[in-house]
Amino acid sequence: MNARRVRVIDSHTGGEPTRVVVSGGPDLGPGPLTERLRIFREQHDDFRSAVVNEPRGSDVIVGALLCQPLDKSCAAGVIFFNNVGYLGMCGHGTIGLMVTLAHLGRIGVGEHRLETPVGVVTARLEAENHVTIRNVASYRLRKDAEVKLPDGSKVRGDVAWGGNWFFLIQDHGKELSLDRVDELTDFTWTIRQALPQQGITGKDGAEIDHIELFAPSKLAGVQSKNFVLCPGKAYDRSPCGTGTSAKLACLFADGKLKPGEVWRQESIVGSVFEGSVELIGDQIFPHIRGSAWVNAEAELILDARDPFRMGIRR
Ligand code: PYC
Repeated sequence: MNARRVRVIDSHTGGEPTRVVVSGGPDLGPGPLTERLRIFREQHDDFRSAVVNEPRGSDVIVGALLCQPLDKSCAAGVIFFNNVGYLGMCGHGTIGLMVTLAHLGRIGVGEHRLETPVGVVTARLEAENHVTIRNVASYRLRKDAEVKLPDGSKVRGDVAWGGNWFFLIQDHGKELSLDRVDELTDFTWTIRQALPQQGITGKDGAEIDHIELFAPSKLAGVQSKNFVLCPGKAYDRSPCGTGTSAKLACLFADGKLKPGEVWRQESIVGSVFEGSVELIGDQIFPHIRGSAWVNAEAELILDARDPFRMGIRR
């Protein structure tokens, strides 16, 4: 059989899946991860689709291509991707990657550095599969931006960076519950499409590709519950590491969160991340704590005769 074989390890972080490509991925050369990401996107995008898209994947899976780090102080390099493209950083994916590296025996309990296309993040592996990541510097770019929706209504939200660009909405009139995900998906997708049409972007015109709704959590000791729409229209089953980072940046900017104070963020499926911020000079670095579980080891078979071996691409 003429087939390419790709070794992957699957995990989930608070219900959100991560598929780490351990071997069999494309050769992206030895350059910086920004350059390797460019080569991945331009020359091997079919591989991205093969790993995460149907028929062997699904819209929900986030892929993580394990790379040799350029910075030798890092335990690994990683490029995250999804059903429609690439992610600068991924919080739940980093927690999943750490637990996967431990499963492979490549790291032990303690602090490790990881290279991503948007910078180095550090992550501490603790007992019982708990991981705390120290994310890239996060900030709010714009407060209370107004978006007009096609039905004539308006919503207001903050634009913030947490490793990806988010539009964060507190007042939306929606009930955040799992049985409402279709309605929440339609609503946030409408907002996502309206943002570029109304010139609302991240820094330097970057597209805002994650929309986040908030409501109070009913769980004891948990401040907030969210619904996060991801770039390819799937919703995040975890509280979203980069989305929680963006939220922490907004809370800090509003004077509602002091450095070191704990903020607990519940996801739409009920999983919880613990977050806090570290202030260095005028920059804030979010810390996000969650746990992940390895749930499959597999070899993907890309059979040359299979017309859908590279996935169904949209
Ligand atoms: O945890 O940062 C995250 C994330 C981004 C998209 C899905 N999960």
